[in-house]
Amino acid sequence: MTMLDQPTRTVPGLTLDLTDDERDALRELAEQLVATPPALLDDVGWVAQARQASCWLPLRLRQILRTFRDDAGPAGSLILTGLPFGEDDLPATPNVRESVERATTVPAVVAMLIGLNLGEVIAYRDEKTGALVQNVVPVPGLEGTQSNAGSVPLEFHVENAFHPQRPDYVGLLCLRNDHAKRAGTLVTCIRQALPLLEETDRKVLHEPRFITAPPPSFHQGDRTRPHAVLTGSPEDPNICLDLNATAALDDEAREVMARLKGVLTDVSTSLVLQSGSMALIDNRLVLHGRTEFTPRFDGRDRWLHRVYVHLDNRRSRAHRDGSRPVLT
Ligand SMILES: O=C(O)CCC(=O)C(=O)O
Ligand SMILES: [Fe+2]
Repeated sequence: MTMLDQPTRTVPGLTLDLTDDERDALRELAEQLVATPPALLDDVGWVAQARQASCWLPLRLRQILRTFRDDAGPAGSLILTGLPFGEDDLPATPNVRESVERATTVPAVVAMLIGLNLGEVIAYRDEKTGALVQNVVPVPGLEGTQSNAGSVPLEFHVENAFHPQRPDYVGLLCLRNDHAKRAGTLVTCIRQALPLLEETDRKVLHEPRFITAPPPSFHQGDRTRPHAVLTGSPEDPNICLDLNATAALDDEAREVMARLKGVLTDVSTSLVLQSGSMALIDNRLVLHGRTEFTPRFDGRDRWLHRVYVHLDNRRSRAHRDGSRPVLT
């Protein structure tokens, strides 16, 4: 791994670069699951076996996931590099709408194993057909949209900010970056932004003076009731905001939101993920977006797998059918 392959971050954050031995062990574990019947990522029985197998991830990987779960650190994200696949092993990048993975492949299984060790991998029935592993790929005709199928700059957002059961973490595993190898997932953490906000602005952000609509990826879903952008500890709050979908309900709140946007942009950083790396983002602390890039639709475009992780399966029980991980 050269320095060029390492995603850059201005705030020190959690990272792990797998050794050759760890990479080999992870490949072997993933290959066993690729071959485990019925070899379908969304099959409840297969997921149960993958959950068990996630206890056999390399020790240092389990340790850093455990540390990250305790506290996501000042950057609110964890970057893993040296995962066991490379660009040359991959088929063409898909370029259809609502693209998802169904069959077990090494990269999809690696995303599931890591997600299942961090918590429970979940999905939403009304988004991307409820698939647990979703593709983030540019789609012809959607270039200009504020969605993960677009290629214009994507505004900062908490994932599914409108949803009462939004993910605790978002995992983005990079199969290939864009042709220029420069496209980045932008991240910005409230822990960095908070000290730059005036006390009076923080107070407004803790009040229910904002409303958030579902993102375009959702086929149905209601706007939230008025909610606060910051919740919990005043010194270390959670943040819930989508700069494309959250509206302030009064003029003062609108001005505060504009100042918050400026601060979040100032402390943001680009995670330029290359093939074989994965970012895990704490969705309670971090907003993410994406830089622009130029897709060519030639099978070699940027391609990420996305997984969502919940920490508490009981919390979402009323939205799920038995042991199924898909929220209605
Ligand atoms: O393309 C990216 O890096 C992130 C896109 C995004 O926001 C998402 O897939 O949730
Ligand atoms: Fe997103």
